Amino acid sequence: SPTIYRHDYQAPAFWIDTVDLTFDLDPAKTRVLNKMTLRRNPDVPAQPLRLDGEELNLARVLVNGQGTSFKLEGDQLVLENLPEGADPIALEIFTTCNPSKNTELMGLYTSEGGFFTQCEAQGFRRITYFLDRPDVMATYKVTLRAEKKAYPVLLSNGNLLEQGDLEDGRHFAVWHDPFRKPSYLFALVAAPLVAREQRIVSRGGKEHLLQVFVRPGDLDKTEHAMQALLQSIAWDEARFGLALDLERFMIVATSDFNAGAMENKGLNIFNTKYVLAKPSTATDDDYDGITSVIGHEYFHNWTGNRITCRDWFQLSLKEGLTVFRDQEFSEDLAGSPSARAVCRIGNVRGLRAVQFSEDSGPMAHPVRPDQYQEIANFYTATVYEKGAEVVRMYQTLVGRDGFRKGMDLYFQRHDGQAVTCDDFAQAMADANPDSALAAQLEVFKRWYSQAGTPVLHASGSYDAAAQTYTLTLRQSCPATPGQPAKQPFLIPVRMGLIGRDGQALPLQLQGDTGTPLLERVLVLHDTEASFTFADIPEAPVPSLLRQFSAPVWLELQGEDEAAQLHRLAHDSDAFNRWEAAQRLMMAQAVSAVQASEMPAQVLNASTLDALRAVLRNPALDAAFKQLVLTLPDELEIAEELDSVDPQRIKMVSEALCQQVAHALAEDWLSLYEAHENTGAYVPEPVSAGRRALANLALENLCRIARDSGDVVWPGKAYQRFKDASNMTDRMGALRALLEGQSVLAQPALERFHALFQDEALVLDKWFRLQATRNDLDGKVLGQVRALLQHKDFHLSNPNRVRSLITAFCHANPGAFHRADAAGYVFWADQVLALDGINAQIAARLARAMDHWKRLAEPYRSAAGEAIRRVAAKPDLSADVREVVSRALQ
Ligand code: HT7
Ligand code: ZN
Repeated sequence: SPTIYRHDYQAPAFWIDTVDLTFDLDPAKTRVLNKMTLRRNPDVPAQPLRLDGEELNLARVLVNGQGTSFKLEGDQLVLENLPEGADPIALEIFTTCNPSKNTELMGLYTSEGGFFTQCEAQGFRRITYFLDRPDVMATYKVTLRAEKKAYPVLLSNGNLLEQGDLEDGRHFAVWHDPFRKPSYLFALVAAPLVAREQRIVSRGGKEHLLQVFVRPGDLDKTEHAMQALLQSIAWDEARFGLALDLERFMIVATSDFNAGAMENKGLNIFNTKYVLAKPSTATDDDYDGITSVIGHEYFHNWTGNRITCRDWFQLSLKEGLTVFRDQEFSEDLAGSPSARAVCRIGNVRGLRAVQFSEDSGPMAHPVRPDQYQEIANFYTATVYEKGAEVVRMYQTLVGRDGFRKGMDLYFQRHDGQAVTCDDFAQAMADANPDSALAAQLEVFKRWYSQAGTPVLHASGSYDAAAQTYTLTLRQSCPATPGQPAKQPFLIPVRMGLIGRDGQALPLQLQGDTGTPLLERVLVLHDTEASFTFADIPEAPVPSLLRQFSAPVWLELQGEDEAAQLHRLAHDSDAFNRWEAAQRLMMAQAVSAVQASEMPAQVLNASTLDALRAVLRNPALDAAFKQLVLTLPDELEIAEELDSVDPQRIKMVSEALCQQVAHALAEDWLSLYEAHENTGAYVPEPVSAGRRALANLALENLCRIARDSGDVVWPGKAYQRFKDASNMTDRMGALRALLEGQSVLAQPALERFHALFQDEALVLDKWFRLQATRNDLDGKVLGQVRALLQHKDFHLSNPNRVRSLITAFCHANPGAFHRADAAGYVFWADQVLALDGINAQIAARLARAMDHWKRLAEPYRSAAGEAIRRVAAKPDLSADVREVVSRALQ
């Protein structure tokens, strides 16, 4: 399929002002009458109207009420003879489509006896012919007609104008959305649902109705979602002065959904995973996920819907900004500095695991990509998570108040428009004219145009005679596809210096007369710069990139282990304390992988002592301890290596886990005893941290039992699994049994299935646990294959596919990368099978092979063969073709 280039952007030849849609909903043949008013764009030379359409049956086209000539060219409907001049044109198009056959889940589709839509990015063209691009914004009126008994709830965007009964057991509803919007924000739902409702009065005195629609049996799992929505509304008003602009805000949950959720104006559609929760079915992570996704979609109402993207290359304008906003929301809710740091560490771990890895592979692209074949492939960690880091850097550079000023100016200038990342950058700079951002805006904007993760090389030198410390920062960035050489980035480096006694040293840059600070932000905007600090009485330990102030790899040149240990013990920045532990462990894990012979122990005694000290430190929270003791995993270790032998990494990772389990045995025991009783379940950070630490301790105790033949701890874990009053504890105990390779693991899995066979989201967990279990005996692939035949597995349900197949291929490297190539054969078979059902889900799975060229033999040759087999399928979707052809380049 053709490549689309950012530089080819042209304004549309026509504007669409109003859209009046009438749907006669029927699963096999839905009829859609689309009446639009259009006008020519006077800024663009006269040309035919080309409307996008896909999988539609066209029945009739009328222009100003008269029949007209038209052509179908590929997927486009072309009208060459529209009236000249500036007058509005009435265009009427009548089509039909088949929602029940729509397994791609884009456009209008059926799921569990209801109709749902997904239009971003290009799903609206599967509903009717349209200028399906985000810069064409119209107001919509929508009439829905459907059988009343089967589809009692009829919803679309905006306000309900009218509803009533029709003949033959059908009924109707008419909705009107007063806000102009692009087609990707259109939505409809017709389904047998019930709603949790809440009426609120906003600060301005306006009344709003909030509704969360779910299947009747799920109403008892909607309390947390409603709470999260209320918190989101309050937060956006308080932090950014942004109020809910709709009379009605609806959330609808569906179990067949390609992504997490969708911000359709006033009618958000969600994957059930991000709505439904009760203590017996959802873990702490699930509760947190719901809070952040509800926040994310709600925040889109301003950053995405009120101000949208001019074209899809600007996707990060709304996604990066909205991820940043949802991260800030979660941090503000978490409250204490320590709980905030735990949030930040979680986000950075995710960024490094997925985005840094993307940046070093064949799909690397800038935050604002320059080209794509299939836009759905660019809903990536780079656009979302790296985009959020770019927005965070604005805030780091101009401060929280300056950021708020920038946001205010952005809304003042662009409310109601479709704009670009440049417009956002300009608003931030103009609102903060004296900042480093404004001074170096063009350099800063390279974060949007250059792919790849920069490396920040830092070295320090202490001059005892002059009592100065000079920090030299230098940057480089590896080549990425299509970008062999990079220009310097603007890198804000939040930093401090730690004295020998562990205290922060006052920072006075030479020549600077201001009051010394204990922490400051240095700005590197050239390839290299040095910063000299005066009045430094002793050689300090630098603490750089605090709070992870820029999305870069940090290399601390010439730094010894003692400095890392010093930071781990004393850094006032919790992020960098955690980071110090990770670096210590990672360096030793990498040495063990690279050693000619596998060392008896992976970690040295001083590292173990430092980890023990963290566990025993009464001043640290349980959640932080759990994060520090979460060891680098196989994927993280692989990311550090040029040549990857997955089985060797698996061996080292296993040895590392066993060593930490045994070396800290006493601590695991006392921690488990101190934290096992987590009391009545409340989804909040302090007790969640206690549950996480108890689960980690139990897992380690079961690992120890595995080597010693002890049956007591597996027995206790089984008991805890059986008696657990919440899903976090139950899953923790089950995972401990699996990690401990206990004979009780299988009966526990069976019991789990029996208990939760009617809970789809819990069954997803059941599949995922088995797909990602530690593969000590090489049996996991066989079990995954067997699970494909399980009565509860369906290839057409994205959540199930992600839980079993995608989880296995992406998140269980030790089981997937087999010397006999069976993992790769499985991958190719599944990508090909899924490609005919749901190309977006297939393409995501296809990306499990992104890093095949870094694999050692025999993995590399076998992986290449599997990729070529997929690429050879002649009618492969554009989605999968783009992924595999980039991998093979
Ligand atoms: N803006 C939404 C993106 C989305 C999506 C993209 C492609 C295919 C299906 C999709 N469902 C939702 C989600 C968000 O970022 O909020
Ligand atoms: Zn989003």
